[in-house]
Amino acid sequence: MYFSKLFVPILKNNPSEAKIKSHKLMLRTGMIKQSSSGIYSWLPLGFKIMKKIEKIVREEQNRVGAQEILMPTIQSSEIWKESGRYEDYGEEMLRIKDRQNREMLYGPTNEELITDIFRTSIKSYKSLPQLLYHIQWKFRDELRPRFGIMRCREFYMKDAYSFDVNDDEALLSYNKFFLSYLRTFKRMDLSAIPMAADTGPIGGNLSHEFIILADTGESKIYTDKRIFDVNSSETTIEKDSLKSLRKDFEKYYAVTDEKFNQNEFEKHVPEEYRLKTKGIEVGHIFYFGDKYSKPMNASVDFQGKKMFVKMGSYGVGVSRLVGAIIEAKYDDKNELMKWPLSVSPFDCAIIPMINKNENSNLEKANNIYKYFKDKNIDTIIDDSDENISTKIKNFNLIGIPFQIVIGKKTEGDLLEFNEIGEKTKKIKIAEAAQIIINKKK
Ligand code: 5CA
Repeated sequence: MYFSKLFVPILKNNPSEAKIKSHKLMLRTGMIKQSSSGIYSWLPLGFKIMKKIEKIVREEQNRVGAQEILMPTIQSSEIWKESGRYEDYGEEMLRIKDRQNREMLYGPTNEELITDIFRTSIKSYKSLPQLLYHIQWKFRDELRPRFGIMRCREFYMKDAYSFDVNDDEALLSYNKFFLSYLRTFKRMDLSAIPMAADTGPIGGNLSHEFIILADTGESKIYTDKRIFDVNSSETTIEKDSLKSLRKDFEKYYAVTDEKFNQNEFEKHVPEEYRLKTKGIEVGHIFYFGDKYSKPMNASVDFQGKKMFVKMGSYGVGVSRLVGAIIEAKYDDKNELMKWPLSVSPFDCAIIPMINKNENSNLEKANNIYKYFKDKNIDTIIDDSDENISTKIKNFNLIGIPFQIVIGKKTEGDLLEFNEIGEKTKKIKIAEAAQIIINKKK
């Protein structure tokens, strides 16, 4: 693909309305465009990144046995009246009337809708557990939308829901999502820490927020630094393995603002390990038992007895993650971004110096492109007439992790190969391809 054909409206300077680095970079490199307060269009570069994030989220949901469905964005108020949340949810809920004057709403979350689907479909405990998820737009009429897509009104969320016959089984489902979240964020090269959290309007009494550290984050956190060293790579989906994973994390004090208690913090965390800082919430999981199943009458038959199912819900901010990864990876001072390869919009940029009268560099670029394509390396060629340093600056900003520059310094079959943040190498095409392939694994 040629850069000149890609719809990337790059700005020369940082937009003045943006306060944090992710918002600045996303506007500057044309990933998103605001259409009204807290509502954005996703342009090709940003959309491609979000779709890659979505794919990882999906694969890790499937891996713990969750099944994908798709629920609508518009819901009827009836089910929300049944659960009692229609009034409670307040002004964050966008309420709409249809032409028959029926009260509808744009879903801020889906506990009621999924409970309604469940209760009309599943009758026996033998069908449990059920783990269902969808990836769908949500709308919350936030009082103060800010920081671009980090806290916006319309956003893309993965929300999953679990249904079990008793507390013990329900906690097993909770732990499966706990593991799946650690795996998901790790694949994006993020260190997201599970922190005991408040349950807010979703409800229940067990909840973890998955937080990545960032000065610009909106969540205040208080933690024992040793939690960063907990290793989950050996954990399997078996009950005992999952239990011990939770234990390994919960050994350490790690809470969000609402759960913070100074005395507890001092009692449980030796001074040298205490950390008070800020972070971005990229996921949030809840266990709330029969909070919805009871008022909405969602039950199964268990040995002749009617049991209200025990439920949990599990959210990932798919669109927020695009910004969160930038906050974690962007070097604001040097204007250098490096996307993790797993979500990068392209693997490699080929940057040829273009002369008007002579196009041998572009030809070389085309040949590399073809070679890489055969090896499944997603490449973009910058065929624009800009000078080479402007081109390199643009790609440093966009954050494609690898660059091949074809210019004066290119000698014979040796390519000038850069990995952002590393020293330039002069290597042959096969070696360059191998480096990228190895990093993609
Ligand atoms: N029903 C539950 C779990 S599915 C739920 O809605 N949880 S939530 O409110 O915590 O949202 C889940 C995730 O969506 C959050 O962790 C966050 O990453 C993302 N999110 C929430 N509000 C916004 C917002 N206004 N803008 C962008 N992302 C958001």
